[in-house]
Amino acid sequence: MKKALIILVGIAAAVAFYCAPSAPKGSRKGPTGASDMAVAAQKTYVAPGDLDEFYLFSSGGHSGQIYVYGVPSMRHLSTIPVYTPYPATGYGFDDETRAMLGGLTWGDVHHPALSETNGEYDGRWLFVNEMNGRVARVDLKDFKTRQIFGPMPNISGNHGSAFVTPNTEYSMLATRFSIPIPKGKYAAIDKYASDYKGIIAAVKIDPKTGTMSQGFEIMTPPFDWDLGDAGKKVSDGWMFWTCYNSERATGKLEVTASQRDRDYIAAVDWRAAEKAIAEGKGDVIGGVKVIDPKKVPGIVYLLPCGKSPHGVDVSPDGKYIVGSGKLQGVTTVFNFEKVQTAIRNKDFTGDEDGIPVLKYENIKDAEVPVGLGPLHTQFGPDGYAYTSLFVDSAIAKWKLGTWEVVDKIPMSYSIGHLCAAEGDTVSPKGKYLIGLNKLSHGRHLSVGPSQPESSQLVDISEEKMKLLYDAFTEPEPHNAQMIEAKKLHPIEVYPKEENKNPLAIWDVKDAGVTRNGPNVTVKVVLVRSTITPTAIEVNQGDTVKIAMTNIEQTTDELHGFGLLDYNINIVVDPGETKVVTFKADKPGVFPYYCTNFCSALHQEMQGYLIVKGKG
Ligand code: RUQ
Ligand code: CUA
Repeated sequence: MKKALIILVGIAAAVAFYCAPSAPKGSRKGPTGASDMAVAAQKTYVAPGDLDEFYLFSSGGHSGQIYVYGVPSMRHLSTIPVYTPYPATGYGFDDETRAMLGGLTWGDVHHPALSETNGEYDGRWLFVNEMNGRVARVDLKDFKTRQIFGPMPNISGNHGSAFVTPNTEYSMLATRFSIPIPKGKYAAIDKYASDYKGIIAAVKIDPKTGTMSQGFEIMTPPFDWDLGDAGKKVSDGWMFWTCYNSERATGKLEVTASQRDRDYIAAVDWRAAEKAIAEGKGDVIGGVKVIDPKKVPGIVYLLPCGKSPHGVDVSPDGKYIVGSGKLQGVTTVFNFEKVQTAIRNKDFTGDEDGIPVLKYENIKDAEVPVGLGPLHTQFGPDGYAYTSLFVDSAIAKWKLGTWEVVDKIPMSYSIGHLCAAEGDTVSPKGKYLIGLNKLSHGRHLSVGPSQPESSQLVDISEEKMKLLYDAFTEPEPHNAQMIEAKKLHPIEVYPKEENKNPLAIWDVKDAGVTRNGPNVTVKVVLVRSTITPTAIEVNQGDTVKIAMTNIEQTTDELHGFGLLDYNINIVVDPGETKVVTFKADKPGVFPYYCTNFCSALHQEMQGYLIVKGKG
């Protein structure tokens, strides 16, 4: 089997070399030698019927979704709709998911965050932020979005999110855009430096259910908060965020917000903040308790960092905080212990609206010459760190402690985030690293001006990094999280006995229409290969509530309910009940049918909604 594969790849490589100069459309040209290609092919080849080793949850950017891939095959396995209706799964069409979307039909998803226990991914939930100030929770038991929390008050541009703390106590947020708070308040733009505020916020997570609720907020100067990471182990209890525009400038930020040599990383003692709130020290602004660091000292400190930093990442042991200016050639490693000592000794150089500023020289351990444009850092199991370099379009591998850069690999092209297997936890798994690149030009069959982006799989199991595979992803894989597949145990049917929907029915003889004035309730059974009832008659102007139960208890037996002309498209998983309510405002006869090919007689699974006109 493997031998056959090697020969095949060998032939392909030989053919590819032969036609390399002109590389006509549809031909394959290997960028590396034939043997490298064979190794790479073997390492990423998941034979038919075999399973991948890791799940990758990749941000779908402003598509509002999460894409699920298998690693190392990089096969796209599924799409989890979060902030955007998704007809393929009926998301956003039934009453429950439509209400969850809250009238917004998009969200700009940036940072998926897997839930953690003791700093390790526990496989329970996936949290993900979006720019309108919301955080969503996906339950990994069924890969479904179960809650969208927010918009949080006072938050404008929730970019620095949805990072979780090591025991998933909180999902953390920070605002990219400062505004006068509470929302709705007026202040002229020339009052930006004094009257606009940044916010750092914590969304509380119920440890049993994952349910999110309002936590607390901290008011900050009008910096633009960017990325964050929670402290772990020795730094557990702290949260770190980068900011740009510490100049508090407006206008053309590319110029006005690049005046100072340094911006900041905020170090937030979130347990101290939690305590202060419990002691009643917050002011209620916009309906949430907000701490003003001027009035409540000892919670936030500022670490000076290279100009306009982007990512900030904490090492697996929690000792080091890595961050850098995004136009620099080095990344700075701050030492958490030194930060604590400086705080104890009040070794401050000044303050920003009451927030003490520490001395750069006294808290840093090293400036690692990684290369140009360092953005994000991930970690391996062996003390290695991997930093993405946007300007160099490469990944640098370096060693914690010796600060030595040991390897570099080019990325095609312009890498943003990168994701190593469990690479931001207390125990990274190594093996694979994925570069989430912003551009892909020319590395795939052309699909017109709207180009996909590229996610490149890199082997990090050996001293030298090796490129294994190019996968193409829809915009925009800002960040991703990779978890061992064995940690997830998704269900494949909803057990009948756990279905608590009051409108659920399990027998076709219970199906039918009940009327209460102009309100009509229809209980529907979906099972191979009939939608019961096969005809539903209502009057024009009725409010119709259709509750559909898929009574199957077999894996993969989904049924759909597509109602023509009424923009209704429901998909019901085995054992699930979905409800849709609408006004029957159009008279006439409207077919409905099962949208998921479910059996040899799937095509027969259809019926009619008959809306009797008023006239
Ligand atoms: S960002 S390319 Cu939205 Cu996380 Cu760094
Ligand atoms: Cu049910 Cu097709």
